[in-house]
Amino acid sequence: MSDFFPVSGIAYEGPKSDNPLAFKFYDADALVEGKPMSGHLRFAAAYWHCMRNPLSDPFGEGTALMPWDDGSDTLDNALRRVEAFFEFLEKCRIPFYCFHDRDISPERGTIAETEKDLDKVVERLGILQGETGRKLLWGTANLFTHRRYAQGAATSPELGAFLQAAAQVKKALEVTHALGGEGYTFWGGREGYATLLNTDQKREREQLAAFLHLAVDHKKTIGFKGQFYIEPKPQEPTTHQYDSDAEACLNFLREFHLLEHFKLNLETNHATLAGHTMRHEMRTAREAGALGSVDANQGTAHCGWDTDEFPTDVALTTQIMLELLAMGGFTTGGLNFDAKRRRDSFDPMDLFHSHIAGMDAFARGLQVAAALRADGRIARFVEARYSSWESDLGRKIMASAATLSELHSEAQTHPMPELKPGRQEVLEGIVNQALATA
Ligand code: XUL
Ligand code: CO
Repeated sequence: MSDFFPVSGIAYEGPKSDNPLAFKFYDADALVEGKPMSGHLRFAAAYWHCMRNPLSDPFGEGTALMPWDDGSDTLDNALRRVEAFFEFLEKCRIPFYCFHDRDISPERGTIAETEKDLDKVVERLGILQGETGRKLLWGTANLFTHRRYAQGAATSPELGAFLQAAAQVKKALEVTHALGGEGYTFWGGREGYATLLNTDQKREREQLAAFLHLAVDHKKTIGFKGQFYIEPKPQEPTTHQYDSDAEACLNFLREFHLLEHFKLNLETNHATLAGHTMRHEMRTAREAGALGSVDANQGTAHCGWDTDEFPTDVALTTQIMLELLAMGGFTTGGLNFDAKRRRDSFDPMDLFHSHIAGMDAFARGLQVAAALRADGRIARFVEARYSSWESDLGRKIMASAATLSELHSEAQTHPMPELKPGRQEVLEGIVNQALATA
């Protein structure tokens, strides 16, 4: 084990602790609704943000201090990052991780050379997984950075770009499988358009569907049992992305007969960019049986950029945990911190500070969500609100057994509806009560 981070390991010290390198709320083994916190939350760290994000912005260079990284694209440097990353995962008590192929190993001149180095890094990842008990939540391929994907990967007007993307996904699926990955994510980084003036939208959507079917077939060929995810995002980088939000993804998957093979990996800041709350996106996916995993972060609502901040807002994490608990918890998914430290949080120890803040916010959100469920007032209110439907007529309508003519005659004798107040503010007050007292 390397020794890049001057800390022995992050422990739970409780809500009164003033130690910045301790958990205040995340007590991995503490039971909530009969299950350990670690099992509810299934935290993952993102290789790209932890190891490959220099913390640059459009106006300035990177600031991150990474004493393990000499800035070269050598295999040695790639392997040193792996050591630093696993040291971080283990010391920060993060059980899972996620990566893109190009995060862990650089692209070389040919596919064969690229895959040779990738295999060496994957071998080391596998060894460190075994030694530390860390696991791969999901893998993915970077189909958005290279110049060849400027006009799309699967949706490119150039067949050659599609081929390169297919080759990358084939290999990324195989290494994810080799590492025992519990899932594989498709984020359509460049799968969209800048202008319809030059775009055949119908063809591009069909190309994307063909691409995903190829991946489904290859998954079967290699015997990979992990879950496939689509990660919605409405824009940035393209003006319009085909996977813009949960509804658009579900529609796409249904249209092209892919829904049985995919769930959604929902990211909070992407929901914000789509003009939705994260809870809306989660509710939508959950009700379609397609809520798979979460990329945990938060944005600045009035900013309009995917700022990928660490999730520290407990009101927000409470909403997320309410949906997860309602689903019965993750199966293959988890809470992946697709989040980057601010540019001036450049110290290596800020990797710990930021993840601790996110883990504590989710642990606290879990406690508050469980308290709201135990309290039961909100659930009872919602149930009572629809009670008029619990009648013979209500059931008949919902079973598609009624006719409009029948309802026309029923309406003439049925009492006029007596609307009951929606009590939004009362319900918000109950949430605040739990935030303060749970
Ligand atoms: C981009 C984003 C990606 C995906 C994986 O906004 O969220 O990092 O999570 O490709
Ligand atoms: Co993401």
